[in-house]
Amino acid sequence: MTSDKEILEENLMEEREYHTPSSGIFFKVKEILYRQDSPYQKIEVIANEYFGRVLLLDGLVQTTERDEFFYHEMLVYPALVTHSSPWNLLIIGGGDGGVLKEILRNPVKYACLVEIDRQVIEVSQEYFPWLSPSLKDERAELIIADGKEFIEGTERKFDIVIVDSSDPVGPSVSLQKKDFYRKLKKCLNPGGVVVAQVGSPFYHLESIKEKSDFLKKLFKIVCFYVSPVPTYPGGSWCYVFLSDENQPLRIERKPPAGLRYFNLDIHRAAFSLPNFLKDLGSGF
Ligand code: AG3
Repeated sequence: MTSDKEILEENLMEEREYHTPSSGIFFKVKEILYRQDSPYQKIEVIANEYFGRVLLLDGLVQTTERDEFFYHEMLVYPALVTHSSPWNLLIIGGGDGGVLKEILRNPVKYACLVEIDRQVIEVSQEYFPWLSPSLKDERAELIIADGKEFIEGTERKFDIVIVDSSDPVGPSVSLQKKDFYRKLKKCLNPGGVVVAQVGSPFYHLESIKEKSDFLKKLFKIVCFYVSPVPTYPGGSWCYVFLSDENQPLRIERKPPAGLRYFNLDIHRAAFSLPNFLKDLGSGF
């Protein structure tokens, strides 16, 4: 029979993210590589036998070595392939470097990353060096600032803005509001596109619907799309594509070779929504 002490020790060697009070995902911890509170959140990096390194913020899985490409490619390429001149890009959040790494594989001229938590960048540079060499690329600029304040204070214009926030709790709350998107729109060049992650279509449907309602008042084209992300709640993730001019199914450029998830068939399929999401409207 297993003793209480053994059960306790076993549990201590697990990292869990609860998706509901009674269910979630767990990772056996091979090693705790980093665990510290930053001024904004609890940052953890653990090593897991199957997923490799796992980054968690306030206990929520942000990225893992094994499945990061699903999310990062799907956040970047739908906007990149539908824009005819994606030269200047802005990333809000994304301090782990995954979105920036993907963007800089393309012939963009400039990519600016605005992350509120310097410690996320430093930890990622140390423990996810394959995501963050891009942080040293001369086309990249790093700005440590609150995304919303940056948007409010800048005169700069961008062709594509990508919002790689965490869940709408903690430091990213202000990135979920109508006011933020209204200001974001002012930072777009003509033909500009915004893409944001909006959560799990299964668990966060209400907040996705709320977002859909206010976004439709701000942008002419509001299209939701989905992809799998194995370690995120529900295993499938939802994103929104926003523009006044660019249609998501009008392809302007080919994606680079060597991608692991994204291709143009996936692109077209991602905008086909299952019935329970159809209320969001396809937007085109
Ligand atoms: N940003 C979105 C993570 C959302 C995951 N949510 C959760 N596990 N509850 C990821 C940042 C990666 N660049």
